[in-house]
Amino acid sequence: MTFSGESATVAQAITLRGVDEFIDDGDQTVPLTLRVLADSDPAFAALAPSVRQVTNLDNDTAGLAFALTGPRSILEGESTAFALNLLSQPTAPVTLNLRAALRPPGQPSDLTFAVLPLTLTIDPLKWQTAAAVMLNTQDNFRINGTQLVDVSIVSIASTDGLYASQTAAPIDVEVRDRGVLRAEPIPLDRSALFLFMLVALSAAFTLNSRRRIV
Ligand SMILES: [Ca+2]
Ligand SMILES: [Ca+2]
Repeated sequence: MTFSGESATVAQAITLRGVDEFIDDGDQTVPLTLRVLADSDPAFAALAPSVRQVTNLDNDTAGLAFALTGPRSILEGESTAFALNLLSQPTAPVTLNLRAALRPPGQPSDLTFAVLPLTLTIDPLKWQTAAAVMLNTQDNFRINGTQLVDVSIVSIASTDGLYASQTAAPIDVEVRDRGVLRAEPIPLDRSALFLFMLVALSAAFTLNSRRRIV
């Protein structure tokens, strides 16, 4: 900026704008230095540089969001879904290991299930894309009552220390028993029902007619 002539004593505004990035990097101190150029009026060029400190406040907080996006209660043989999100941009890839565990008193033979994927890695450049996780179960054709399966993040690896130390609460899913024998409803549309009634009525009429003849 230049000060000259009669307007030299009029204040000029300087604006410092913070850039919104997404890394949890804490508040930053920004020194702003004002120095008079050497080829200016010697009386001003001799002035010492003027420094002001500005604090750039961080609005990012590292964290994990692990939540159900499917039903919390499913039947044996059904699946449910979860979404995993990072709350800020990591400075390095974040690798998470997942596990699904049957809650006691359930026994391993009570339910067959699997969490997919068991390991997922989030790229720093794709941190805003939610990672999908599935819990798949299988019918064991046994009567075993309702089971609870806890899906959890068991470990996190990253050179980004803020993410390597993250945790998330396990999510429990209720898996209802199908039992041994299942009565599957037979779909019967209206036209089939009408035809069935017609045949039944016809048979009854024929039987009645024969009785009269006899
Ligand atoms: Ca930041
Ligand atoms: Ca069962």
